[in-house]
Amino acid sequence: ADVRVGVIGVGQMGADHVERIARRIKGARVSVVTDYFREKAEEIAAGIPGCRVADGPEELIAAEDVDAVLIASPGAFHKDQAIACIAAGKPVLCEKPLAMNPQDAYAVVEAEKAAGRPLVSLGFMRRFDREYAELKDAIDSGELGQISIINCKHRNARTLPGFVDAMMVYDSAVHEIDAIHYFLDEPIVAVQAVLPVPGPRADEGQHDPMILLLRTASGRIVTDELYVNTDSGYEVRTEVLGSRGIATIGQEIARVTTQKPGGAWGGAIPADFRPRFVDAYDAEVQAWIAAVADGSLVAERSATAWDGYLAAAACEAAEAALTTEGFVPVTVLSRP
Ligand code: ISE
Repeated sequence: ADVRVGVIGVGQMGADHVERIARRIKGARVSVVTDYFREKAEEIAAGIPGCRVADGPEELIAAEDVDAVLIASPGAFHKDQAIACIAAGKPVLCEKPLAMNPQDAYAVVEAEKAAGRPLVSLGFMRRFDREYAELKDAIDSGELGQISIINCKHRNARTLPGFVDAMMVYDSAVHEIDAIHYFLDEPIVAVQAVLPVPGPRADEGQHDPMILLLRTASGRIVTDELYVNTDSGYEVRTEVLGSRGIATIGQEIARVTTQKPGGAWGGAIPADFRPRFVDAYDAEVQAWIAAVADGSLVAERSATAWDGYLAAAACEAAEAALTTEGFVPVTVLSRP
């Protein structure tokens, strides 16, 4: 029988996941949705046969007709909702970030440990992207030689009002932080921030654009250049500088380019992460459903709660680095 998925939060990302599960994912259906804005949940449920609305996350998590939970609420709610899923013994795919501070992320790790089995998959979808997977293979094979520097760029057309510096770190930079952990299999140990004059579309007090320098345990340096209000489109690039080769992903932002009269050449940039990573999201959710169905619960390629904790620990250092000169060390507790 299909895995019956309950989706918490049907805003931009949650609504996208509901569509995906309803139309493209095999072996699953959306049985229940809930949202802080009830009308939004009603509207989404109305488009999905057999889908009903729950009053809130607690009711959804406890529901008899929910086998597994997908959390797509804002990051600040993830910890409590993930812990509630663990307490109910239900597998959960939690959108990133796991939490907005390492203490909360650690609490999820501990709750999962106490439950005695893996229940938490974390939605770092880039791990399921083909370009990222190929780059990881190239790094792991050693063909790039010694890697000293990785350059990352992370650009959004715009963010919602209220996207403060902490969100730039925990919602945006967190992707590069996890990608570095995934690529290199070594932790980020220190973070420095370099802050240019803010751009004209930055909110009051927001440091957009910003550059983070991440130092890894073996002494590699990663630059993460973030500009979340470019007013153009979605673009994420990674360039790995090796002694025997330089590997770059994310250069082809437009899949189709056109030449036009007057000598113009160009293409359309995706407006946001949904079209850019659609295949990665599909693969991530399909792998999660397969893992739920076969009892392994967390797919092999998926980020875990522990990955979420490590990312949050690096984010905490990055946030502190915004108001500190030089590198701020990352503090990591031992794994329970
Ligand atoms: C958003 O939350 C995401 O996860 C996107 O991937 C990222 O590009 C964006 O900056 C975040 O706000």
